[in-house]
Amino acid sequence: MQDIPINGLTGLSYLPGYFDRTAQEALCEEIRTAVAEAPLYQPVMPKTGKPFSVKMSNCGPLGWVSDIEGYRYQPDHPVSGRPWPDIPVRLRALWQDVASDAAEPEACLINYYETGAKMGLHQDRDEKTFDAPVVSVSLGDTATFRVGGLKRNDPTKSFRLQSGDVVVLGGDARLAFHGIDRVLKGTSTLLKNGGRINLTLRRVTPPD
Ligand code: MD6
Ligand code: FE
Repeated sequence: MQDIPINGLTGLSYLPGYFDRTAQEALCEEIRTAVAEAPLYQPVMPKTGKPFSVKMSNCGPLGWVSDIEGYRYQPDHPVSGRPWPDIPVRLRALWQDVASDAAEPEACLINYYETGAKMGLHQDRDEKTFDAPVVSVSLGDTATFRVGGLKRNDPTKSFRLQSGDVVVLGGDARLAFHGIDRVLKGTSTLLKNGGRINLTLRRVTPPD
């Protein structure tokens, strides 16, 4: 576990190689099952309706969605209207391992990056509580992750996230700006069709 200080904030942890290849394959299979039930769809930006370059789905009692109206958490898939599938056991175990002080995770956002997809600098701030960290898992092609401070214009640091790596944004760094600049094509053999999957586990509501 590496704690990475960023702009005087503590609470950003980087756990390279947390999941070995066997665990990554098992996790992929679990995500494949979830996505068969709750297909990836292309969200759009609030107001402008501009499509994200990343495709999304969720598992857990709540899922993060974005449409013309705004960002929010909701219990059902925006296209099928069905409830999101359960959070896979391996991801629950990860949360217990790195976020055991927090209440159970309620949402797992599934982001799928095809060639050329990226994610602009943002804060994860749609949750009703920021007490719990956000825990992220990378699968497939390596990505360049950028993280800064609590203000959009704070200086940033970049590092590469490889398949199996875990990042935790907690403590003072819970609301740090971050994003994905690019995904490096052909850097992993995990996903048959290439690309990258990122999973982010969150607590959305205050503990019961
Ligand atoms: C990604 N990750 O890795 C995007 N958010 O594709 C995130 O937006 C993220 O890695 C909160 C905490 C950790 C993250
Ligand atoms: Fe994020």
